[in-house]
Amino acid sequence: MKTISLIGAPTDVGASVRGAGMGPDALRVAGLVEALEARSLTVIDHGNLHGPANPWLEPVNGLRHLKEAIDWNQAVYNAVEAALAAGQMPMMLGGDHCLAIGSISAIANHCRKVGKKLRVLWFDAHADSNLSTISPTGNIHGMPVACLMGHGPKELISYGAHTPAMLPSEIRLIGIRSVDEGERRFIHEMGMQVFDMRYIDEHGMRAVMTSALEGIDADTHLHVSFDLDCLDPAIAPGVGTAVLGGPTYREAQLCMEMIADTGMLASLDVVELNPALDLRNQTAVLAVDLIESLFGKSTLVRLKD
Ligand code: B3U
Ligand code: MN
Ligand code: MN
Repeated sequence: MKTISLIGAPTDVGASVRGAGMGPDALRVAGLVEALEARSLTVIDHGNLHGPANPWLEPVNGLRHLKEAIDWNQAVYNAVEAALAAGQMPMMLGGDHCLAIGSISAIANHCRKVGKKLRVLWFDAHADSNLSTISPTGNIHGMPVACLMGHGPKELISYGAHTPAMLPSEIRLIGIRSVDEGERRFIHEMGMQVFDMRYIDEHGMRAVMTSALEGIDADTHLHVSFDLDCLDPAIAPGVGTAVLGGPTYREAQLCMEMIADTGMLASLDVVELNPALDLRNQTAVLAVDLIESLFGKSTLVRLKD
């Protein structure tokens, strides 16, 4: 039986829209723990990590709140590393998406140590592949993919024993529809596999997920980094940087169910929930609903083929 280690990281230092710091508690209020327990999972809720307050300053050298982002990511790194060392499944509740730097650095480090292959599914409206030199905002939540690939400030790219933490071949970006020009170039230079919305429209979510999950086997650590702004804002309005034209409820459910079917999910980030912009906590409730599917809840009547 899996034991899930819930790690709240209540900060919005990586964003310029305030409110994501309230995400972990909104997910708890939406019944996350109870929903996981109803799936026969054991949950240890470690509560919320502590870190520096958001100083709410302009970017310096193309980076907003670098020092604060470093400290928060170190706290996340330590907590995720501890969960993995205890044989638990870390579930990091953001907070903004810059926190995936610490979370995935710990996971990648663990994979290198135990000799597992790593596959990261990055669900997002954005490519999160900015560098300080090309970012239009200086917001670090727009940079975690680049940082994990070794492109970023020294302190943000060297949490674990290995830099870069992750190789381009280990990640799949899904649901992307907002990409800055510099990011586009970076993605091509790195050779990352991106299933953008145009691709999803043309090929369908089933084919996308079949490709994204290809090659996963018993030696794979499957990590999902779920930026809730991936979802269409019609169903998920409670995010800081909503972009029209995301996956529908059914498409999102299919993603979760196909991941669950692999039986290989080993860690999860749930990020960018912004309760200040939500309507009656509906985005948090939706996130919990999708997480239930990720852990095997199914509406299937027919037997699986
Ligand atoms: N690409 C833009 C916008 C953005 C990225 N991630 C979020 N927004 N959430 C940037 O600021 O880097
Ligand atoms: Mn993101
Ligand atoms: Mn995003």
